[in-house]
Amino acid sequence: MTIRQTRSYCRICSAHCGVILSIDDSLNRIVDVKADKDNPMSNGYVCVKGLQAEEAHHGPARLLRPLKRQPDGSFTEIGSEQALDEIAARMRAILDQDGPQAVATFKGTQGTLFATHQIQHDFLTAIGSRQFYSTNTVDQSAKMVSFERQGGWAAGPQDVSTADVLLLIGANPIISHSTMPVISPDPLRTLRKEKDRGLKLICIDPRRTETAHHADLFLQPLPGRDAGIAAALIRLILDEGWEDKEFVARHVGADRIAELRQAVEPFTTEMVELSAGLEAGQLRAAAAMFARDSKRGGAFCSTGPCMAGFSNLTQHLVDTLNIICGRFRRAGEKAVVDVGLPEMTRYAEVIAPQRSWQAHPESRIRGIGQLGIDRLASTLAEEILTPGPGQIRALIVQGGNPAVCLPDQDKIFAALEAIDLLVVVDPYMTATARFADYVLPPTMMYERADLPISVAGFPPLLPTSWTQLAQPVLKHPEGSDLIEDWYVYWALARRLGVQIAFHGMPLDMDATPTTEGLIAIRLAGAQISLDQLKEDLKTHPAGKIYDPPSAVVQPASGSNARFDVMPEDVADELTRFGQSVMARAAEAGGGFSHLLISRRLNAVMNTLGTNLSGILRNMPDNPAYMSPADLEALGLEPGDQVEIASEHGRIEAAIQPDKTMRRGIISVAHCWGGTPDKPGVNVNKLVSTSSQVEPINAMPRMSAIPVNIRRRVPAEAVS
Ligand SMILES: Nc1nc2c(c(=O)[nH]1)N[C@H]1C(S)=C(S)[C@@H](COP(=O)(O)OP(=O)(O)OC[C@H]3O[C@@H](n4cnc5c(=O)[nH]c(N)nc54)[C@H](O)[C@@H]3O)O[C@H]1N2
Ligand SMILES: Nc1nc2c(c(=O)[nH]1)N[C@H]1C(S)=C(S)[C@@H](COP(=O)(O)OP(=O)(O)OC[C@H]3O[C@@H](n4cnc5c(=O)[nH]c(N)nc54)[C@H](O)[C@@H]3O)O[C@H]1N2
Ligand code: SF4
Ligand SMILES: [Mo]
Repeated sequence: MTIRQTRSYCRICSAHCGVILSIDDSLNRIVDVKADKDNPMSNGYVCVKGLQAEEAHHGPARLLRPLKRQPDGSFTEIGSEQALDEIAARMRAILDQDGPQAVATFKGTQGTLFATHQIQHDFLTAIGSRQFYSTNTVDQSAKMVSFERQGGWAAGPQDVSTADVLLLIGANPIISHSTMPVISPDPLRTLRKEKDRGLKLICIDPRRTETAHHADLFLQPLPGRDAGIAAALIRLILDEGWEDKEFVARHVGADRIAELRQAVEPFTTEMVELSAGLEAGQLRAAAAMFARDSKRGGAFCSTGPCMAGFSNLTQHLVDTLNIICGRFRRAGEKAVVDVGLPEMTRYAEVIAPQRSWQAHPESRIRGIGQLGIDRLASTLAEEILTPGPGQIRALIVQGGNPAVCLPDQDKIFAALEAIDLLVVVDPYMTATARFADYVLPPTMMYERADLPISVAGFPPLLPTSWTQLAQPVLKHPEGSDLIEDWYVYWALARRLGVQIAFHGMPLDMDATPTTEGLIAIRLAGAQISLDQLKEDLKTHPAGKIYDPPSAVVQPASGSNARFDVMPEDVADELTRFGQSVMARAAEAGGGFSHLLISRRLNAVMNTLGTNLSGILRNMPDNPAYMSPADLEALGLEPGDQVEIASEHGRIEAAIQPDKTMRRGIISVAHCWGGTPDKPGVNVNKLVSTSSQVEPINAMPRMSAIPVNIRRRVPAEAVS
């Protein structure tokens, strides 16, 4: 037995931790995973999820051959080319009968492969469909809405390595490895290092999170009150004169600042502290630490506030905080660069508001249309279930699990059951795959070539200018019939007789492309070529941090664009928020006792991991967490089954005490449950897609959900 050691990086989440894999070539098997200390971005950090690579790749849950659903609901194996022939024939019939909008794709968090992401769009373009759905619009798409309503800064935010202060609102990077684009890999050491240098950390979270544990200032409000908190901070900063006056004069203007000040007038410190359940003096302390005592840094929202009600408004006001304090990279500073994208000169100037959604046709569902390239995920079920022209009849799901990740699980189940053709590309038999007509298992991470997460037209998503070409380090498993993720689209286009222009380049529809070939095409015009990446691997086997000339921020190009800090619709949202939420005392209200919040667990990435014994051993399901005082008040013992009921639905979970929670809230991790044989419960049964939905991106209320909790009496105890 010879064991070979090889370097690669984990791509489960955007941290992209460098790993050293021990591979037994005689078995074509990973036998050990270690952190790679030489990786200049992750510095020898790896988490429990990345360490499960052996079971993930070689364990019993992995599908190795395509499956076809039988009339009785069971699945039988089918060859991949035969499956693609049948899928193409059924798709052709749907296209002929109902036209291109009847065919849709859904991309999840594991569908971000460098080649696949691109070809999915190119396939839809080739058949003439606009129906691209993804998890983006049930995540933090408030960021895009804010960017397009308020305008953005072309050179991006300031880096954590030069920051005096970091204000994190509903972000827990120590667990999520994700406060894009400032903190991702190796989060604890990164924060500690910067704190030793003098960084001040402010956390605002209803839970004293693993990250909040390191905060210099921790505010623990009720969830869903962040827009009020941000408005009060803006009011305080402007009244004290702690804003960056020069930046504001140049990039906002006195007229717009006056509108902003007027809009935040009702949000006095006292009122917001009372309504959000904060201690007196905390808002002033936060404003002073953020704006008076610090010159550099930034305020960042993550999923917490981006999922609570008024999420677009909250993100807008948090971005406004950065604007009035001028927390952006200036000319001469270094920016992070994604060398996998074309060179893009970064100017120290405002990108004007765009409101691109106004240019898209309205959807049939509540009139809500499209955000960037995304149709809105919370409308997908209704787009499938609502008859008439444009009804979706065929769906390809790639690297996602809509049956458990999308809000209103009952409705999405009904849609997945009803759809004529469902194709799921996934290495496992997921809750979504169970509804599929065809399940096509792809190669997994260490079996294929890839590059780090990168979206054309978007700023870099990683916190450094690191990149590394990932090469396949395992062969396809023996006896398997796997496809590369992108292949589905090429193979279907070929059978449908349409031409794919991949990244603008027409593909040969007779000769199967290779993954490397597609990567090379996507790199055409980028700052680095595939050949250069291969060369660099020889000298930098753990990837390289690039420092191209385009990294230096240039002076403004002459644009006169200004930030629109308080457009009319945002002012309206702020007024509605003030009247409906902040007018309330610090309690759930409306006949509900608690507010349910989102949370992420270290051991799983959304659903990924809930099928691995190495994870389930320590985390068999997803409990409901509550403060010990709330447990006592409700007469509950740890482990008791409780019913959690929202306006929309109800779930049952085992209750666990958690002293990090403030009173009056309960939290259950998302992406569990969904099928009778899958562990845990699904919080999306509590979420509605038709009430409490934001304008523009149709983002449902997925955090700060009012709920009632009661103990479930076991059936045998009821006589
Ligand atoms: N281990 C692990 N890592 C992951 C994932 C995973 O499932 N597991 N998922 C990945 C994905 S898809 C994403 S998008 C990122 C997300 O990354 P994060 O947004 O950092 O994810 P969370 O850890 O859920 O942090 C959200 C925080 O918001 C708080 N919160 C909830 N509601 C509110 C509110 O109304 N106001 C405020 N102020 N706070 C609130 C919660 O208590 C929680 O601490 O993580 C990624 N990384
Ligand atoms: N209530 C509530 N709902 C939420 C959230 C919440 O906080 N609360 N969070 C939301 C957010 S932020 C997100 S991003 C979504 C996450 O939603 P999803 O991204 O849909 O969830 P995942 O479980 O990560 O789905 C990834 C799928 O990809 C598969 N996979 C793994 N590797 C590969 C591969 O190489 N190729 C392919 N084709 N598939 C692969 C996995 O088996 C898994 O089925 O959930 C959203 N839903
Ligand atoms: S899942 Fe863990 S090991 Fe993998 S990239 Fe994310 S943080 Fe790193
Ligand atoms: Mo996400």
